[in-house]
Amino acid sequence: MLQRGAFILFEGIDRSGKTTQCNKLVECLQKSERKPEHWRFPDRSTELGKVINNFLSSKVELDDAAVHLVFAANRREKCKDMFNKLNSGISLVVDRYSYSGMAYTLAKDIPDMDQQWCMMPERGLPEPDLVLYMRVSPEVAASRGGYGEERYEKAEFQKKVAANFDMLKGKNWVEIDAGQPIQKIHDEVMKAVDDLYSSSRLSGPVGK
Ligand code: T5A
Ligand code: NA
Repeated sequence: MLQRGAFILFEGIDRSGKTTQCNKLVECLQKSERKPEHWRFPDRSTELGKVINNFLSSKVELDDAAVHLVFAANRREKCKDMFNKLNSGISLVVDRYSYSGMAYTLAKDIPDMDQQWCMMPERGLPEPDLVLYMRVSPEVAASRGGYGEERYEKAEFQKKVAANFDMLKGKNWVEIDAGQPIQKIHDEVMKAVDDLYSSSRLSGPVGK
């Protein structure tokens, strides 16, 4: 029987090195026979993604609740495609997802937009089989290339985001010290991914 694809998610604060590690993992999985695809959220290529891109680069202002829902809708519009790919045996290596949606909105401390409110539009989306949480201090992240160009890249805000990720941490999470050299992190990522592929977790249906 064909094993379904794995949904492998990278989460972390801005500049924690998610994209770097996604690329290395995808390259590695291509060499085995895992048929990986690299996905990212926000997916800036769709119509909703363009709205998000303009918001993140401060070209437009949007209401906080509205923008939370647009980020969630940007996942929703890809959801059928994600289920189809996973069920056809393709593994998805995903750069940010619902946890980012919640961690960033909650960091704004808006009355009435509590965890339950933030979670609602995420219901029914495919659930990751493995969450690789890239833990790095906001200070180290801020010293990395390109920091400060987008809306949320401010130290005080990133500290709150990091605390929210800690609060949201759940089953299937593996924490990685993302302050280490890139290759060392990749080795730890590969160990967690190999564990996933050799476990029985992928013999059941995609979670939601
Ligand atoms: N957001 C997102 C929401 O508010 N709600 C949501 O629902 C979602 C999904 C954009 C923003 O949107 C928010 C969160 C974000 O603020 P994005 O498009 O993922 O999200 O942001 P990007 O700017 O593309 O990515 P990040 O800033 O998060 O960076 P990465 O991918 O974590 O880091 P990476 O790999 O690009 O590396 C950054 C730099 O550090 C170096 C790299 O070479 C690069 O220069 N680097 C390292 N340096 C030293 N040691 C290491 N181990 C290193 N690893 C990488
Ligand atoms: Na960023």
